Amino acid sequence: MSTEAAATGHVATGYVATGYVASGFSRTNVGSQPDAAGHPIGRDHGLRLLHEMLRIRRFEEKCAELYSAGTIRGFLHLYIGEEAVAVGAMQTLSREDAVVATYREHGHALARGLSMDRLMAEMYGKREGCSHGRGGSMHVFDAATRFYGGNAIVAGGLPIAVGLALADKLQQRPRVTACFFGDGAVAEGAFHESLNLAALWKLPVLFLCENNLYAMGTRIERAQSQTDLCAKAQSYLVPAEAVDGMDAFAVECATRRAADAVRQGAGPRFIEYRTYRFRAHSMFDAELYRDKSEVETWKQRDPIPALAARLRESGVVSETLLSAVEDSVAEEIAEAVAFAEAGSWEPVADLLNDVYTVRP
Ligand SMILES: Cc1ncc(C[n+]2csc(CCOP(=O)(O)OP(=O)(O)O)c2C)c(N)n1
Repeated sequence: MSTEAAATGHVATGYVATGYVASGFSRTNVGSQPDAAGHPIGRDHGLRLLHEMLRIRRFEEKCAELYSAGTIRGFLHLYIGEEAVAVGAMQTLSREDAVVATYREHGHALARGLSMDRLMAEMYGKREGCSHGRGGSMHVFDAATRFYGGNAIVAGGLPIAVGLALADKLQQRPRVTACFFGDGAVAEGAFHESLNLAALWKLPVLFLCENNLYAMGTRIERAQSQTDLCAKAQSYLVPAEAVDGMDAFAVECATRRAADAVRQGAGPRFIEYRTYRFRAHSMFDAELYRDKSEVETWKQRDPIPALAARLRESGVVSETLLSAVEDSVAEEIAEAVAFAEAGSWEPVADLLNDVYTVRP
């Protein structure tokens, strides 16, 4: 690691679960360009966002490689291209808050502070994984960080989030539940039931919709009569806002406004993040439903190089520091792979443990 990187303490912190999630963003080291609302990204904060997005990107690239080699099996849905959403939104949550996500949740898990080692071990199906190897890619769970999945059912997380928020409200716990889901979930009954009850009972839920334009191979216009997703939330009297999901800082600012309102007891809020997945829906998708040129156009807006360029151009971050961030991420991934490789398989005799069945 370079002296410069070491001096910032940023790269060296190994920041997982250190509590910075609750700390809000620093505006002290001002120097970079302002966001749309005129707030500058502090140097340290910009680096933090970049570091977190890179961890997710490189982690998933490694997972894709391991999947192709047959080391990781089952399903694998990559979040590549959408990292700014999870990273930006997660900055606004405290450790006490809860997070509910989908089957495309590696990014949310890492941004929330789950250990990369335990996440990688889960991908391998090893006992040391965060779901003890029973969940795999789609069912990442971690009580310590209040990460409630990982859910293979489209829109399945929304009623869970409403239930968590109802419990908090009844027990007067000042916490927020952040629920991430895709545009496809908005066409499900569970979305409508969840928004209705959350609005009616003024529950502390952040409904965070990642609109990447596609639900598997179906483009949004082919599946939904109303493509203005905010209008759907507003029909339940849930205040809604759409934001550029390719800009981590814009995501953070919009989510912070919404989270603050929810915390103050104003009831649920809805945000539509306009984003795009660069990879196929899953590893089994030939992507016959979209033009390569569309993918390439969106890649021009890749949130990671965009933020790196913004920090570099504003002169607050040097090339050396940026490559030190890359190095530290590569190191962390190598360690996670080694941890997973060294992990153990659950003995066959234990496979019926925790399963609702009578032992033979
Ligand atoms: C209730 C239900 N219906 C159908 C499926 C099959 N399915 C898996 S992913 C998916 C698309 C969901 O798209 P979206 O919610 O936009 O999320 P994205 O994959 O784009 O992140 C579908 C239909 C499912 N898992 N659950």
